[in-house]
Amino acid sequence: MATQANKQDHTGDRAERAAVEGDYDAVVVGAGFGGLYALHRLREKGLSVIGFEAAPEVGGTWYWNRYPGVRCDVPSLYYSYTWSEELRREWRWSEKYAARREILDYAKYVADRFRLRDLLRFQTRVVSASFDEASGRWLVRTDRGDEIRARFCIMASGALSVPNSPKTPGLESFRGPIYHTARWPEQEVDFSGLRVGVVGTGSSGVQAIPLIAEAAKHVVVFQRTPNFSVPARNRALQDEDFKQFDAAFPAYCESLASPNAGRVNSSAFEAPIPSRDEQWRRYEELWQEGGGGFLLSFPNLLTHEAVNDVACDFVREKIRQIVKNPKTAAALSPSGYPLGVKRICVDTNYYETFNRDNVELVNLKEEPLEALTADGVKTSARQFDLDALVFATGFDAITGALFAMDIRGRNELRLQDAWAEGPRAYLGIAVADFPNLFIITGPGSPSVIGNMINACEQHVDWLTDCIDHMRAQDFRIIEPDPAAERAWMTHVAEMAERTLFPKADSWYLGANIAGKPRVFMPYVGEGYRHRCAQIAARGYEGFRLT
Ligand code: NA7
Repeated sequence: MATQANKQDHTGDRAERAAVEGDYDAVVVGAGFGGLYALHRLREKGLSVIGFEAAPEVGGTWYWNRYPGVRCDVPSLYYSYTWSEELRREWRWSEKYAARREILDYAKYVADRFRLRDLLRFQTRVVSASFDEASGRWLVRTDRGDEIRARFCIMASGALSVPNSPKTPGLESFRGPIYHTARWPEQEVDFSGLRVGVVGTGSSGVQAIPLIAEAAKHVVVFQRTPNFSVPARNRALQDEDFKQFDAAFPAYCESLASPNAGRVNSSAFEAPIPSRDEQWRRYEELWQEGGGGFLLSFPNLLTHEAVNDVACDFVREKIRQIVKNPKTAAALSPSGYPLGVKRICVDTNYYETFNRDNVELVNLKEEPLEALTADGVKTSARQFDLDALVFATGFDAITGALFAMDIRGRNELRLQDAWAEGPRAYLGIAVADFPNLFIITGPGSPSVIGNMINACEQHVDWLTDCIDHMRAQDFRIIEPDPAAERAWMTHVAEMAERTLFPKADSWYLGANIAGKPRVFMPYVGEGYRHRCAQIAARGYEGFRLT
């Protein structure tokens, strides 16, 4: 983006260090929740392992996303690792939905508690990873001159780590600072007395706008597509919450591995269509309870339009009740796509914020954003004079971080070329022609559809068990059979087609990035973990082991 606020990478000064060279059993790219656990498990299994992280700290997306109001939309007791009983006993979340600061502290605590920092090289970006046929090893290079070889390459580079920064005409001409929610400065940004424009109304915008509005003199929200948002009703956690969670924890862990666990399970296709009254009552209860549990209302909410339409009506009715100006309420009301198929937003005072005198909503569907000027934003109808701009425009999701590296498999095949028609990965974890490469929460796995931290754990457990198996059986190379990979991706697509998910232009489909192939990336079906376990138990069915 154009200005000083975004020109820096916010990685701070880089201390000098000697370049790393040498051979390792495994390299881990990224120190978010996937990377941290991978480092821990691989070392525990006796592998020599090294990790690289672009940021100066652990935490992944929670390091970079520092915008006002940033917090997780999954309850913190569940947005936690399940693999360490000690960690679970030692760490106490303060709120139902933890703020970014506390999640980052959790990641730091994990890194210190399990001595993971020694394995990591911070402020170091992996620029390339290529598979050497002769040695059967990966050669990994970084922007600090490191050059290491490793038998296994684990990409824990994250699903939401590369910001989507629209190339708006006139970007360079705007005189004020421009911020992106996913690359927010470390020092607090003071908006007091300023006229601030916010572009984007996904989860990040919905969380940030109420707080920016409290601070700024005037806020103009530039909305292209309204999103469905439900109140978080965040609150401090009490002893009783921990007691209840502890009691439910074993059943929760068991449920994750059950054959019908998944965003959409077979009951969705068998369940009766609930009456409108029944639905309305249930949505009201869930609205009062708060949070994304709204999506768990009825098993067929995400598969049957007749059910989903009522949920959409319910939220639109709430918007009309909250937002006093009918024109603003109408503009904020989503239509034309089902609820829950773009990630539902979980907010605090979002719709209420539009009753403030200093907040103005601009409907870009009526007056498209044409350009930035020196003084602000120009739409097809008006000029808005602004002192600062915030882009809450999301991410190049799931494939963005992988494509930011030059990853080459057999015969120098580039991952971008292998995925030119859209990403493909067997179980969303391994790619044909890219031997011994594992992607944590890659395309074709449930990843962003569920609880990311649990999804990361499951992939790490699966791949470390796989590596263990290979070592025990003296296998050196594992890669998916292309036919098994194709069959899996066909299944991923078929499952999505049976749901309402493809009916919205979402980042799940790559629709937010110009030119990105329109492929539904997450796996929304049931029994994913169960299936992964079965495949392992059958000697890694669908993989070639040599
Ligand atoms: P999202 O959910 O991708 O939202 C991005 C928003 O920015 C969305 O409203 C977009 O409108 C809007 N956008 C994107 N590009 C433009 C341009 N060029 N002009 C105007 N508006 C634009 O990203 P978030 O960061 O909010 O959330 C991502 C995930 O992080 C979230 O789902 C949680 O899992 C955590 P559009 O809908 O494309 O019309």
